[in-house]
Parts: sequence; structure tokens; C-alpha cells
Amino acid sequence: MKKIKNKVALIFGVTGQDGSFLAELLLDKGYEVHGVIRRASTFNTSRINHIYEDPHTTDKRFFLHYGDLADANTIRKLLYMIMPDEIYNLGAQSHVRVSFDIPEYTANVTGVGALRVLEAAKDYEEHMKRKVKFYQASSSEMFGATPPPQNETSSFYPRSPYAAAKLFAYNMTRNYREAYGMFAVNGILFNHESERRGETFVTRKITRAVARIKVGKEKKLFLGNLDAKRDWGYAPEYMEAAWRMLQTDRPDDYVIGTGESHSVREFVAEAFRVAGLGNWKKYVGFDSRYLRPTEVESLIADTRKAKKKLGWKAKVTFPELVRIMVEADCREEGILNLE
Ligand code: NAP
Ligand code: F7E
Repeated sequence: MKKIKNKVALIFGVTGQDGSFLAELLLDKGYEVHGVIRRASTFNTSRINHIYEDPHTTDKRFFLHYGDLADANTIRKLLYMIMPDEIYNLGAQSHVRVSFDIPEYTANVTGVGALRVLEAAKDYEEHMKRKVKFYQASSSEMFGATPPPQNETSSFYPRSPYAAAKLFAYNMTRNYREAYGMFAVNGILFNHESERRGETFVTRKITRAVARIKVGKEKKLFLGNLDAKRDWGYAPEYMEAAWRMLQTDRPDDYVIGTGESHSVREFVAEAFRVAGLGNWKKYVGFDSRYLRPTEVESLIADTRKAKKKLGWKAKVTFPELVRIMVEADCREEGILNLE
């Protein structure tokens, strides 16, 4: 890979699934990478521990800073201190179901948090006479009830506080681009998963349960709506797309997905099949706690623009994704071979 020297990136949400893959990708490309982490009473850096070297080594290129998307002062201070070329805002209260329980907090962090970063970036550009590129982690959830396939020109119809907050952040990103000429882009990413996916999102909940059932630690998996359809891809590939968006000549918004959709039921069936557990219906129960007051029924990405302008296309297929995740969770439980 060609190394890009002397570029500095700042990542909000570096401890999350995507943040950890993006940090790896940028370090591989030769960037100096700064990540913002939240103070927590327990360790929250498990996804990035493997790339966080000894702070005393001399050629260190990965740095962590305390901060929070609810804290505008610190965001501003970090920008002036780090002087990044690229900012990736991946930070969010990202759980759709939870956003119905904590709507105000979700609006503050997922929505206004993006505005805080944009405002700090605008201020920084004006005062430092330097340009900084901004990436906003927008979401297919913003399409909500709009029928598939969805692309950059589809209308938005958010169905949760999370989606409404993301739509606010999306619109602020566009507005800062148009009003102040900033290089600000929205990556409208459809669901992307991995062995690092949070344990309460449905894919990881399923693959983790499958592995635990396989070793006898659990007997049953309780889920909500099995009919919902999602366009599921593999997270590391999506971070490559995010990076490419900031390397174009002109800031724009892009839909990123596989173009294929599967139901939660299909994911369950495939995961139990890969693990060799037989009929999944024996193991899966229904719990209404996992239903949402308003559901997003079906998402399928139309990614023609990303293919044309970014030369990006998803490679990992649905069965491959399920296998990657089931095998990783089985390894966690000590099962090294599923054949
Ligand atoms: P994730 O695993 O939930 O990670 C979210 C990150 O945001 C974590 O690092 C988290 O820190 C951080 N964060 C939460 N609240 C914060 C706050 N108040 N201040 C600063 N940071 C905060 O999410 P992900 O799957 O990697 O997704 C990355 C981004 O893309 C999110 O914005 C998500 O909404 C969006 N998105 C995700 C998908 C998807 O399918 N994965 C699709 C479209 C868009 P802690 O580790 O301390 O909690
Ligand atoms: O739900 C159904 C649920 O929580 C997927 C986030 O990354 O992607 C993610 O949001 C589907 C929904 O992801 C359970 O009702 C059934 O229809 O894995 P999820 P999500 O809501 O699609 C978007 C693009 C983002 O931007 C978000 O940040 O699965 N479902 N039973 C369940 N979901 C969960 N979590 N748990 C269940 O037991």
C-alpha cells in the first residue's frame, strides 16, 4: 500500500466498531491518528488495544484524548491542538431501540454532537487559515419508511429518535458545505457488521448466542421482529469507502451498501446452519421487549454513485459475513474448527 506521510486524522468514536477499523486503515496508510475516547469507569478500549502502542515509544502515530461530543469546549481545544487534515465523526449513541428510551440524550450526542464538531471545524478554518475535511457517519436509518431501493436522491422518513438525530446531523453537514464552502461529506452507510460489532445489535447478538448455545452455555435466544430486512455488509470495507470520500476533488454525499437485502430470519437460519446446530426454530424465542414502537421494514442500497465516483463496491457476501461472525464468536468460546 502506498504510504501517505504527514497526514493527520482525528476520529470521534474511535473505540467503536467502525472507529477501530478506520484507525487501523489510516495507520496502515501512514497517517498520524488521533482518537477521542470517553472517560468510563470500566475499560472501553478493547477494540483498539491491539494498535495502541506503549506511549513512550518514539515513532508513535496513534494518540488518544479524552473528550465527548456533548462538550463543545473540548472538541474545539482538540482541533486547535491536533490540527487535523481530516476529521471523521463516527461518535454516536448508535442503538436505534435504545434511542426510544433516551431520545433527548440521543439528539444531543448523535445530532447536536455533529454540529459541535462542524462549528469547531469552521472556527478552526477561519482562525488558523487551514482547511480541514469532515466526514459525517450518516445512516440508512434516515430513509426509514421510504421504500427500497434507497439512494442519494431518495426522500428521508426517519422512524426513531436516532434516525431523526442523524438526519439533523446530515443536514447540518450539507449546510456547512454549502454555506461556508467546507469539505464536508455524508457517508450514508447501510448496516455493516463484523466480529467487532456491539453485542446488542441483532447480527452479533445472534452469532454470539449461536456460539454459546454450541458450547452449552445458553439454551435459547430471544429476539423481536424477524421480518425486518437489512442490507448487511462487512464493516472494514465500509471504512475504506469513508476514506475514499475524503480523497475526492469535490465534497459530496454517498450511499454505501451491498445492494442485497436479507431478513433477520434469514440471518438466524444461516448462523445456526454454519454452526451445525440444525433447525434454528428449536432455539429461538420471541420477546416483545426487542420490538420498536416504529420499525424500519426494509432497506436496500442503490450504490451506483459510489461505484462510479469512488470506484467502491462491497466484496464480502451475506453468507461470508455470517460465517466470519459465527467463526469469530465460536473461537471466543474455544471452538477452533466448525467443519
Ligand atoms: P458503535 O460501535 O456504537 O460506536 C460508537 C462510538 O461512539 C463509540 O466509540 C462510542 O464510545 C462513541 N460515543 C458514544 N457516545 C459518545 C459521546 N457522547 N461522545 C463521544 N463519543 C461517543 O457504532 P459503529 O457501528 O462503530 O458506528 C459508527 C458510526 O456510524 C455511528 O455514528 C453510527 O451511528 C453510524 N452508523 C453505523 C452503521 C452500522 O451499521 N454500524 C450504519 C450507519 C451509520 P464508547 O465506546 O465509549 O461507547
Ligand atoms: O436491528 C431487528 C430490529 O439493532 C436490525 C445501527 O448500527 O444499523 C443499525 O441499526 C433489525 C431491526 O440494527 C432484535 O427490529 C429483531 O429491524 O441490529 P439492529 P439497526 O436498527 O438496523 C443502522 C444502519 C444504524 O445506523 C444504527 O446505528 O433487527 N431485531 N430482534 C432486533 N434488533 C436487536 N438489536 N435486537 C433484537 O433482539
